[in-house]
Amino acid sequence: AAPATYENLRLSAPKPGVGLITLHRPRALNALSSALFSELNTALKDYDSDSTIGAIVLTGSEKAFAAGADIKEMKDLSFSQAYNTDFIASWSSTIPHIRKPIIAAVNGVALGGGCELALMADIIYCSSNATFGQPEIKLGIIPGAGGSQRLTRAVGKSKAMELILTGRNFSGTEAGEWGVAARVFDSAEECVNGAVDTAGKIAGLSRVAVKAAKEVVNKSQDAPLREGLEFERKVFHGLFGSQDQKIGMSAFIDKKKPEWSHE
Ligand code: CO8
Repeated sequence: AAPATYENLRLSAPKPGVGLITLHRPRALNALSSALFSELNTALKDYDSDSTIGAIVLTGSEKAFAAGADIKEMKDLSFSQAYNTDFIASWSSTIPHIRKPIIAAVNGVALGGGCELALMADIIYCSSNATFGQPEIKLGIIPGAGGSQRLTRAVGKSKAMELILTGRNFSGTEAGEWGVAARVFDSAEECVNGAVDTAGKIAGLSRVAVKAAKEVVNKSQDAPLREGLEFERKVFHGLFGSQDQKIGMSAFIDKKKPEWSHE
């Protein structure tokens, strides 16, 4: 169960059906400590099983979405400690199992693990002056939570190589141009509001269809095309067993607004 209060997060419900998680570790620019990540995973799992929530927005502050894994926490880590504890595996293994849509609203820096965290979300919105990057190479390491895989899928190999091998940052504007971000806003406030609006729209749809849609799109990221297409068709067939398919199609024909059962 969720603790009554989180030390490194702020939770709110800005719109019906929307859970907003704000990373809140201002003095370290939301550097991702073990404590922060474990709270984040708990909050996400709670929203995922909360029937009043349909979509989740994850954001940071205007200055920092997240400045990466906590360098102070990692500095003295040895290989055997990292290997034996499977360092960061548990951080990045929860989010891919969250079944409700997660929108990352990225303002300020999203560096290293912060960029990887944004890439774990289903949709990225950002402000034009957001700063993304995988600067790990400058610390003598490499991305460790999906940067080399998810960023490469998002921008293609040549660009990903350039970013990861040099550690150069890229702007929110570039993220929009490259398709890393779905939408780019002029200000942090507009970015968070935009994400909350989209989450609200998603939360107003059939939860069963939304979950299925997320699942099939995600399949495209790691399955060969033929397998992905087959999976999509099976899930599509399966939705004819849902109540919401009958509700949605009847409402269309009756020219009414559907009252989803979410079943
Ligand atoms: N870890 C720990 N503390 C940090 C981090 C960090 N990643 N980033 C910032 N801080 C701290 C600073 O140490 C400083 O603390 P203090 O006041 O005690 O010195 C405070 O936050 C404010 O930072 P700055 O004074 O540096 O603020 P600036 O506005 O001058 O600079 C920057 C902001 C550009 C963001 C700068 O802080 C910076 O370059 N930070 C490091 C960015 C980085 O290299 N990130 C990658 C880390 S490695 C990583 O993420 C590996 C991924 C592993 C997987 C993670 C799982 C999801």
